Amino acid sequence: MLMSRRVTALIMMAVLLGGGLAPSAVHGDEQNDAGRGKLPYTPVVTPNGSTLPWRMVDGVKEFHLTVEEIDHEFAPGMVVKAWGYNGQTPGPTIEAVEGDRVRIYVTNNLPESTVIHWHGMLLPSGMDGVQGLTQKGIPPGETYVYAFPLRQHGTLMYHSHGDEMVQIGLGAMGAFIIHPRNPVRKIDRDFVLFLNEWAVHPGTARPNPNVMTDFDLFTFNSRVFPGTAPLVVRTGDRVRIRICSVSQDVHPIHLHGHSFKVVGTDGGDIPPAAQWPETSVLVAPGQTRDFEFIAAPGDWALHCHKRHHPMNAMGHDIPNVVGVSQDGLEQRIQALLPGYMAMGERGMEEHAEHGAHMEGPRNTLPMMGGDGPFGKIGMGGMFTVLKVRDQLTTYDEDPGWYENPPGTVSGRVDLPNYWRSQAQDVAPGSSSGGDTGQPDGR
Ligand SMILES: [Cu+2]
Repeated sequence: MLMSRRVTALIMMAVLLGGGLAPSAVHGDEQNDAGRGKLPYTPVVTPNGSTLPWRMVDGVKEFHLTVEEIDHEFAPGMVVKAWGYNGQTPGPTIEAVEGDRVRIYVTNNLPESTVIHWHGMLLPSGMDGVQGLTQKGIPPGETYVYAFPLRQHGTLMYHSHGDEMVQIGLGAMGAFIIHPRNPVRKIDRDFVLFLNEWAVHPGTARPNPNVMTDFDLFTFNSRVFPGTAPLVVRTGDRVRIRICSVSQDVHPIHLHGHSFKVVGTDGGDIPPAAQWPETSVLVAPGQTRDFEFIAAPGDWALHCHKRHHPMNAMGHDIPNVVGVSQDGLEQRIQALLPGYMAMGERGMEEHAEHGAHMEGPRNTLPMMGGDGPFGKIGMGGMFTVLKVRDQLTTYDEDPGWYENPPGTVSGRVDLPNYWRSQAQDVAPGSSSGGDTGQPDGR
């Protein structure tokens, strides 16, 4: 039976509220316990996203996904037409437990046919969701059902496998987390970040899925910094971060201030003897990587380490003027183009400042920005902050900026005498006077 979008929304709302509204299309005898503390696992947090509600029907965990065109915000000030599930990209995270039987209804509200592929899932071939190969495409306006038992645990994905270039390129993707039936260790905070990249050239509102290399926006959960939510944890928490990718590029995801271990892939757990310490994990298209660490206090950058990826829409075609004197050029161009500002002679840092007061093209974002406690952070794209605090009353609020213990922030200092001298005959560790080399905190 085809459920209208409104009925779907009502069901979702009823499930979320735990209320008694049970439309005749669905006979729920048990409802989603997410958020009530009854779950046999630590729920995964999807920053800037959500978890898909479910209901138990005759011992089967039932979900409903509707794929449709949505208005999607990358960060305040930039909204595009994307294709997502249940109003979001990435679609809501599906969570279940190894051994569960699941039934997933998929309603297609796109203007073309679609299917959902359950990436990494061990399942019957006919449930694998490859259009034309394992099933017919779901025509616009129709609902298909997928049903299979969950025979594994780990970080898997779901995404379109029909007209992939367009549908994934416009955002049709989501995480599918299967918790182990018998967990070997307790996780205090568990996050999922979905990687993708988008070609939304300045002034346009529809990502161009035909682009192969010239992407403008690189996203964590389809958001760019400063639109990415921080990851909030307590000092000493065992934290797991799951990275999923359907991106076009590989992304070395880097965490500051910690040594972590990659503990799992979409193929399953990595045995402890095969894990090694890392600070960056390379995630290729069609891969998931889980890493874990014990949280140390501070504000720690978490970002892709490719230089253009923690950055927003750029003028890829602008000439390189670093080190080129633009004296007089600005005035001459202003005669033709009022308001023109020469930039880039001393690097691009000033761009972050100009973004705040200069009007750029419509519906795009400054290349970098974001206010930090010490000034502009100067990042965009695949960048967020892991906020680790000794004291937290809730995980659900941004605790603000880290208060550094006295004497632990780099700052201005008078260069010690022994470095002022050109002579290099001073032994390491020796001092030629009263200079301490400690910052004065100014
Ligand atoms: Cu990257």
